Amino acid sequence: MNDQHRDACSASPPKDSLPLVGQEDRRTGLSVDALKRAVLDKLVYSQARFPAVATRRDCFQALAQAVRDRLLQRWVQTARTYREQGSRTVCYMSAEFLIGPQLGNNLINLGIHDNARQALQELGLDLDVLLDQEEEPGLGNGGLGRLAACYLDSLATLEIPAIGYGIRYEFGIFTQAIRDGCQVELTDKWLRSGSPWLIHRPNIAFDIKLGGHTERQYDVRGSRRLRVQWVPSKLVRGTAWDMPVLGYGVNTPNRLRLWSAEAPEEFDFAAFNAGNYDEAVNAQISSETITKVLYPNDETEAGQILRLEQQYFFVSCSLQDMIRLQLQREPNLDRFNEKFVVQLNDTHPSIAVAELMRLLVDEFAMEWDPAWAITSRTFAYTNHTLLPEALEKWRLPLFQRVLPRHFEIICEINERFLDDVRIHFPGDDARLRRMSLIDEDGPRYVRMAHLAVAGSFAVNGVAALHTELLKSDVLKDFHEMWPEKFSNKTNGVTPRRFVLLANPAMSKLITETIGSGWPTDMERLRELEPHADDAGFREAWRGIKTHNKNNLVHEIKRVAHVDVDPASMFDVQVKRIHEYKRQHLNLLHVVSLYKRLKDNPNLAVAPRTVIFGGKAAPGYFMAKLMIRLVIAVADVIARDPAMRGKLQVVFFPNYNVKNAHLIFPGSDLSEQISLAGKEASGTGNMKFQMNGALTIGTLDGANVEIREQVGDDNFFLFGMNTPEVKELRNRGYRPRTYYETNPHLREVIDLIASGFFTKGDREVFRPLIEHLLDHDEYMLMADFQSYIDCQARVSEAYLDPERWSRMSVLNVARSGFFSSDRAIREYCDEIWKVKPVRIELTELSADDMKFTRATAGVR
Ligand code: 26Q
Repeated sequence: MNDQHRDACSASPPKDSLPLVGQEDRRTGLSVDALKRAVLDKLVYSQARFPAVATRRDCFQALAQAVRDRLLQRWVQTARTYREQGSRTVCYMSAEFLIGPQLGNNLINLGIHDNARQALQELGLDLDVLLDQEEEPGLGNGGLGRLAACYLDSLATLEIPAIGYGIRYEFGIFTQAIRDGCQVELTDKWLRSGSPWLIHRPNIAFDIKLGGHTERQYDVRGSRRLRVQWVPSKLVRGTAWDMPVLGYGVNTPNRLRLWSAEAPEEFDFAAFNAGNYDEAVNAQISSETITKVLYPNDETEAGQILRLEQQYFFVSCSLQDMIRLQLQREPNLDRFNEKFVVQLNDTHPSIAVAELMRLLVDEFAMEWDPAWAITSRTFAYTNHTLLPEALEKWRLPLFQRVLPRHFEIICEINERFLDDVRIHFPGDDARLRRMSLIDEDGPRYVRMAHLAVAGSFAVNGVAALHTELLKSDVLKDFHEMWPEKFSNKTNGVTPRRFVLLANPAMSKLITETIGSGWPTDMERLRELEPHADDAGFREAWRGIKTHNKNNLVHEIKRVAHVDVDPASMFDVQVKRIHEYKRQHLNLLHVVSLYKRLKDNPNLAVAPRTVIFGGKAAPGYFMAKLMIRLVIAVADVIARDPAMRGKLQVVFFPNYNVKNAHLIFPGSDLSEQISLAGKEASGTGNMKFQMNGALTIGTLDGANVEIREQVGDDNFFLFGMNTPEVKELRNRGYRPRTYYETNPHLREVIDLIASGFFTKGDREVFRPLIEHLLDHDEYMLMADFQSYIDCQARVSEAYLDPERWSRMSVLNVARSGFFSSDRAIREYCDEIWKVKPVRIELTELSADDMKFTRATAGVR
């Protein structure tokens, strides 16, 4: 049916149908003409702007709202189908969802990216300009938050009923700016002009208690049952904000439900009536602080009360919401765990174990044992770290002050749990102390990882090596007690965002070569393998890489104000700045190369542009110093004419999801150089691979599996493996020995220490250098030479473009395993036991538009 025909229909709607449904109209149509009408309609009737005066932002808003209508059409049908079928639902609980900009992804997943581009073009607008207007919802720190977002995409694409539960931070991760060579943090005001994707549900609201004390009383009816009353000192109201998350090529938009804190109505009134306006306002302000800001990942002891309040706030809202949904379809909560499974994204939401117990026992008067049976069959826990200092724990006094009732519940869980340990391991008191949910060596703490393991039916790591190290090290005692609980789920990333959307040129070539099914069946990329040997294909492949590098060149010019040479190798390390990730090892290579090029201008190495990007936690001194070192080295090299066309260093400011779309496709070399045994998985490594970058990396996290997939010929491996790291540490690691015995390493370190990069100032980097020589926790000194040698092999390979592009094609062809669809299928089959539910897109009928008494009665 063409659009003219449809318009003709809309003049006289078929009988029994409302005027706004039944035809491809401006709310649902996907054709170029329908989209044009929709954008104009939104511009005038939602933005109150005529095209002649509309700004780019207005046009972005208009397009986004037009797209949103199309999501909502699918959403109401999805909600109805889920309700009718009573499907088992996955609840992915995460303090972070680093979803990134939504418009481009929604266009891709709706299948209207090309139509939208054409519609806008016909209106005299440019899609890329509008896409650029979208503020990034930076509701996460890094890998863990982005993983949650990729998993929502795959859950919807695989048509799995799922809800993401999280926090609507008013300010997401800070915006990073560089001033005088240092990181400065700016507030991220992503909600400044509202988000077109968030739908407020003020009637989905829960009151959350905080602080106070508990009281015991027998049931009023005189039964023997002791009831515990939690008398809080503070109440906060949480309301729901929903974001539709549409799957690719399907009609399933799942729900991302984010909670926002407000002052509870009752409290305002009490103070206001008493004439105490200030107090009422202050109470309101203090309530709202709970969801004000995302905590940066400091990896230091989380002492802040507010962080615990945040975690408890969103967990309690989410569990109460699930209970509400369950009571809509069943008379009681006995089958709660059959209808819901909750995945805990790290320990951040693990207070949920105690909260579900509290809700069942205190609020729904259930006995402990059946309540525990439900709770311990509801939760599954994903661990994301091997750094012992990053395992969350809360000082007892603080915990008790914020959550007095939960402390009692955790003690009760602990007593029963330790009884169980005693049965498994009689007489092993040391083990009891190690496993207790309460750390009693020194100042007392609640150990959240132990609570999560004790309260979950499944525990997983995020890469094969990581899971093995969890079982043999971090959670060894727990694995010995419950080996069947543990499994591995290697992370994955969504190819829709990180290939289709980010790399349209490569996607087009792939589709022309192997057909169109690959974005949901990434193993099909294997069909590219034979083309790696086809010189014509490789040339096209190189042409695309150059095109993508040119896009990145433009962006670098815009944000970092430097010109870089697209013919040089783009050697890229983008990720949070952290000592264990060893950005400074990369810098040692840069300085080594610089020195060698100075000493020998004829050195035959590939010209390189070394690009760094990433945020340092604001309180992490050493990470901030590492950024300063990158910029200091970049400046000196930029000013040295001898380095022109040979070596350049760039710090790309404010690395985020939006600019990641340009960075991955524009990269040649992916730096994955953490000390073996420290990076749980990594996911950037997968995004680079899918975009045809080759990896230089250690045997850490998912690098191990990337290398297995691509083969050792197509991966640049260096450094110690985990047993070697362990052995060296046990032997007694003395970093200074390497400095003393390796003259080149010594030259490199001395050059930095001499103040060469800081206009003679020897103090600036002294802490960093001294730390490397005297402590070097992450063993840069030990891996230095192996890294330098490996970089020489990289350079040699890059100088042979045919060889390099062959390796690049094979890397993409063998990246299918790292699709988040594969990861989510494993979770569904092995942990969640859930099946897809197909959503049929039928036209809304007149019946759909009738109110029932029940729905009309809801306020
Ligand atoms: C903790 C306490 C107080 C404030 C903040 C935090 C906090 C916040 C975020 C601690 C950790 C995080 C994030 C951790 C993270 O991103 N981990 C990464 O998870 C990825 C997905 O599994 C892995 O690929 C990475 O290896 C892992 O580092």
